[in-house]
Amino acid sequence: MRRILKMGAAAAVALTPAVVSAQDSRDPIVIATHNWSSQIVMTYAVGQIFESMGNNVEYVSTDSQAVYESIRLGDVALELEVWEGAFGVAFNEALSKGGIHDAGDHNATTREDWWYPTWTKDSCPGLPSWEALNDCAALFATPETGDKGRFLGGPVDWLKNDAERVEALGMDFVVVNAGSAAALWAEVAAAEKTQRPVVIFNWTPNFVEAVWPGEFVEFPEYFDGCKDDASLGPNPDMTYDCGNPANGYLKKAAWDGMAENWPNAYEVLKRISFTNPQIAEMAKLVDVDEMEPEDAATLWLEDNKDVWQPWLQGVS
Ligand code: TMO
Repeated sequence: MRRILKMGAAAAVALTPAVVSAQDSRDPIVIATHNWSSQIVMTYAVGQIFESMGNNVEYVSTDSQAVYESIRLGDVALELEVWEGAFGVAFNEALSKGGIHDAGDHNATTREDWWYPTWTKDSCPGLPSWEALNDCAALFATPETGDKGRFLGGPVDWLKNDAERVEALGMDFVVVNAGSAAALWAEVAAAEKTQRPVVIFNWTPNFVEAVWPGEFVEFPEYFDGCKDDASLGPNPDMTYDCGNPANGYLKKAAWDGMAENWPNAYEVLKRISFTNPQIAEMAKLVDVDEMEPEDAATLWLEDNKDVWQPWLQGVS
């Protein structure tokens, strides 16, 4: 299919650079959903936009690291939330193998890292410094972690390197992975009742900032090479001796065959750009308002026509 459609799409682009005139394939555009709310809602919202253009869409729930390999191979057409902190490494690896490309940035700044609700600072006033956190490790000890502190990380398919960071920085913490995003929020809600200190994995944009004030732990600042060059950073023998980027990107990624198979949908994909408040709102519709993601997407589109309808201009 890739080869058959190549000539037509190439000619259409050459003749009409600003307006797409080729037809999209009737084959479904396969889009991956993952295990955090904004991504699921955004995916359904974009899928519903494609459907409004007459396209067929199919959703598959996939591992959020393995998805880049699936896109590279054309099994999945696109990814709407490539978070730099969690997926930069997997995305770059797939890019270097070919078949997938960067389809542009959202107008959003992201951060994903260790985080605590504000009351935690009452018993560990040196926060947000990671060294102060480490000095307070005993405050976070649980039967499960012995005399070390417990850091509740996300599900294992997100950031995979918290344990390496703990080791590289010599921290007295044990990483425990939550089974789901909901388990992270349940932990904070439970801790809130007794103002128990807690440190979990969190990110922004997210609904959390509207519900629980808190701060990210300040680790040694992220630098190029932290994740793949052991010699760099405060620990000369280990990688991951840094925090995640404090001003990370949020990208879209696409299969190289997308432009040929669905030129109209691809043109729209390139124009799509959500902002931090829009993404936080998508998460809130599910995590606070308890809507089903499909319904949240429909509502979001109804309430934000001025945002997305301009993306369809000149596209058939
Ligand atoms: C990938 N995530 C936004 C959950 O950090």
